[in-house]
Amino acid sequence: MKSALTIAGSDPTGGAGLQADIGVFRRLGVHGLSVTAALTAQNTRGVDAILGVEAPFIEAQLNSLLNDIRPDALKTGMLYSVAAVNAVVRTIRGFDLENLVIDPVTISSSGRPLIENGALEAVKRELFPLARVITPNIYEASALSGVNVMDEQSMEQASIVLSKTGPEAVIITGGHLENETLDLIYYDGKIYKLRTKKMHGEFHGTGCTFSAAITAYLAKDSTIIHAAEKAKAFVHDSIVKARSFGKGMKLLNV
Ligand code: PXL
Repeated sequence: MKSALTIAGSDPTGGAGLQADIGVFRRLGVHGLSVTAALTAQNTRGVDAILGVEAPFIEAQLNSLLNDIRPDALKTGMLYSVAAVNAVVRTIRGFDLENLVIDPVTISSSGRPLIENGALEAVKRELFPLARVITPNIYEASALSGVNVMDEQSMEQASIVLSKTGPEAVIITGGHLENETLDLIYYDGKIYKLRTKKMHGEFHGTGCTFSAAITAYLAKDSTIIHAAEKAKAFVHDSIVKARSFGKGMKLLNV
């Protein structure tokens, strides 16, 4: 059986973060490994508090695990601090890890920053060059590229700008666009567009679920384009089946 590692934050609701990633890996038949980079206190209405795990302890978790098990793919989510980003970069280089997917998490679905000052820049400068795929949403793509991403044309522009930061492919997820959900892929000098019908409602964990599904498919040797197509369909199905557990956003049902 293949395995995939997530290095991300804990979300007690199970809708996003590590807990969501592990659920997606399992659903897609891949064993889930996880290293905790941050803790959050949150519910379906929002994030109340964040505690970043100290970078040396993130590194200790990674070293223990990776001295024993080599994952077939990995993803990063909420890393929170610059020191955490640096620890992850050192580890990926040191263990020569392959099939890296980066979800450049910046704010929660409820609008709270999930990253300290400077950490997004560090992700872009240090981590993007090591990635096969980066999966910013339109807000993250705007912050990272300087292009105000709000429609198809600005998504194209931003994807080209971001491709120059070094990943093999850029996928900008457009679930927050107004009338449709367009995911735009820049890969090998070409642009690909994946569309699904927009589902109305507020959903928690769509970005984590998408990037985890891509990671699982890459672990299972899919090409980037096939992984993206299958991940998009998987997220759409999980949104259609989403359920309310609390008083706020619905949680995806993978
Ligand atoms: O969806 C981004 C995200 C990632 N990681 C954690 C989160 C969230 C959103 O709330 O809580 C831990």
